[in-house]
Amino acid sequence: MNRSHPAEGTKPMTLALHLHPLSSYCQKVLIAFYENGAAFEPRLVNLGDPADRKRYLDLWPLGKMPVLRDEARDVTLPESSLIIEYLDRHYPGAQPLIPADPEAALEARLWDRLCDLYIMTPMQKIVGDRIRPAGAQDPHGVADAQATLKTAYGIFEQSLADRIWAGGDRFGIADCAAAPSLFFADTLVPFSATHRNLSAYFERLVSRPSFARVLGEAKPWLQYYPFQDRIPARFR
Ligand SMILES: N[C@@H](CCC(=O)N[C@@H](CS)C(=O)NCC(=O)O)C(=O)O
Repeated sequence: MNRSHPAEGTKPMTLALHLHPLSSYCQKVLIAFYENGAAFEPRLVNLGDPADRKRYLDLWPLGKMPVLRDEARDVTLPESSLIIEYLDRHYPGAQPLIPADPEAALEARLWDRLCDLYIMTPMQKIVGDRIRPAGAQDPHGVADAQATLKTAYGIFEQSLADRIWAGGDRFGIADCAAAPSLFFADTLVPFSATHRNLSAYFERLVSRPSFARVLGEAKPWLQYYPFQDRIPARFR
């Protein structure tokens, strides 16, 4: 995190979120922003455009989206979970994203990590493999990723038997992570038929106005998703 001039409360809030509407990690943070209600400026990143790519790599050399820029506090922050933590801490809004109770916060962070590491990551692996050049595919890696998704679904299925949201009783950071990861993962290894609790949870997620808004904003871009033909008609 780059932070050189702390000026809390002395400058107007100017949050800019560098993102792409089709990116699952950007969607995760967008859900958090819409839940929280903070004003921000979305800055579309086009990594396919050489000038835009260079500009973005200057901002964050790893080139991963999203990145938050907070002019008021002179902070540039990558990593979706940390952006959500930052938003919740410095610009608390209508919907708390991390529980105040430390034990509940630990639980929420656990499920956020499980979503990122065992749903987002294998999902990205399978999608990334589809767009590799001919002959560069990694079938073993894809099979491993599919197996990881199935194991993760089982863990969520069990946990969701007695809770409404992924991290506990209240919507929060884990649900921000779960919504886009499950949305895309279901197109690769469908959970709908076999996992009752997970499917019911997914319906709660897609009914949530914040995620419905994110899905609506992603619609024009779904044509670029390599498995777009597997996206249910109701989301297109
Ligand atoms: N750990 C990062 C992961 C971010 C990430 O993987 N973003 C993807 C889009 S969903 C990306 O920027 N991919 C561009 C690339 O790899 O070139 C986070 O939580 O923000």
